[in-house]
Amino acid sequence: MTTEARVKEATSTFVTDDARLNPIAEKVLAGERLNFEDGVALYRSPDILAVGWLANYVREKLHGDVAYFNVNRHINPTNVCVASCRLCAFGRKKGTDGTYTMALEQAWETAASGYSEAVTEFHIVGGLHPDLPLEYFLDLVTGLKQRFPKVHIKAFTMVEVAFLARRAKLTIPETLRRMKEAGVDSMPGGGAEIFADRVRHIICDHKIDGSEWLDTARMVHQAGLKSNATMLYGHIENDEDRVDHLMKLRAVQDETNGFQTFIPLAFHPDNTPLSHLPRTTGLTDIRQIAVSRLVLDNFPHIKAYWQMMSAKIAQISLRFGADDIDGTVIEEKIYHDAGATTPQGLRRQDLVRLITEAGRVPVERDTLYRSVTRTEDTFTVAV
Ligand code: V47
Repeated sequence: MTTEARVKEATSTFVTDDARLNPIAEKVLAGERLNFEDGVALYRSPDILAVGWLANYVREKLHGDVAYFNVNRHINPTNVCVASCRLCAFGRKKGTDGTYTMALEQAWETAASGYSEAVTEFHIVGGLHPDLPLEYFLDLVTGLKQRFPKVHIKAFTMVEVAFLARRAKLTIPETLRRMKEAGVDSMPGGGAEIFADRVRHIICDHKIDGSEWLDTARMVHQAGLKSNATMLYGHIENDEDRVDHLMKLRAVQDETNGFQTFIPLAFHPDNTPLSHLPRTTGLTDIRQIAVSRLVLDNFPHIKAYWQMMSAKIAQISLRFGADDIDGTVIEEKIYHDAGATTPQGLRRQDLVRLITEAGRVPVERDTLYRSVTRTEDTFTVAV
């Protein structure tokens, strides 16, 4: 079918009882960019099915029926953190109960456990430790590369990069150069939270501010590394803050094209200073996926992170704009400290089943979205 015919057919199929969605639908179907007001209208529309239909249209235009997953392992080297973010149940002050810091050998052993499914990615993030120097993290990565040369290392959020650079009295580009040299292959999307100062002051006052996060991401991309981006929603932010966050990411992506995947993260309040807040509902989670897909027209991928939103909601999200559900994870800590009731990992076959039942075609990917072919205990990546 030609593009013109497809747009015509889609236009005749789109129905909504929310008149505000009609001009937005026209733009989406014509491939035009949505503006701030459109974003707010999508958040406020009661017609979630129409919003989802539009997001699914864009998702299928980009990815057809394919849904991605990977076989990955999380490693959180320390939970000691100088920041006291109200959003967080994971970080702990040095010297308080429940802190841990892995010796390098211990971190490498952790990486090896659960390796039987031939992990293709290590996802490494942790607290802002006041005493661990940059060299600890460089040695950690170098040691992992020596032991697991085929495994992609997605490590350190923009917040950690900025913190480690400041501690080492190095510029961010120089810090990134050393990280790359040690074996960091790309960077995860954490720490973005919500960029709006008013909200950031309350939920994570001690972190770099929104513009520093965005500047660091720019430098990461200029250093030739891909990264992801996240947004923490479902706490004290409003619809305008969410749209503002998405538009700021979209503007950086226009400049660098370095973001691969956007991951909206639902706030889990348990064991945090914000524990009085309610959890997000399934509808909010699904809408967040859909609006992200529609506003972030220059992001290739939208991830429904099953650990955060539950496997059930992640599965439905594959029809509301998401094309990725993340991976096996193996040993998630950040959400589980905040009361997540999902398992700490899933098997490869569980992910395949979730995707297949959603009527999508599961494709195992590596971190850079190259397809992975697997034999019993090893894998090859299509290049
Ligand atoms: O930066 C912390 C969030 C993030 C809580 O890049 C919380 O592929 C909810 O960034 N409730 C870490 N969220 C996780 C993350 C991530 C996860 C999966 C994939 C990728 C990727 C990145 O988790 C933190 C923060 O935004 N977080 N505490 C909490 N109580």
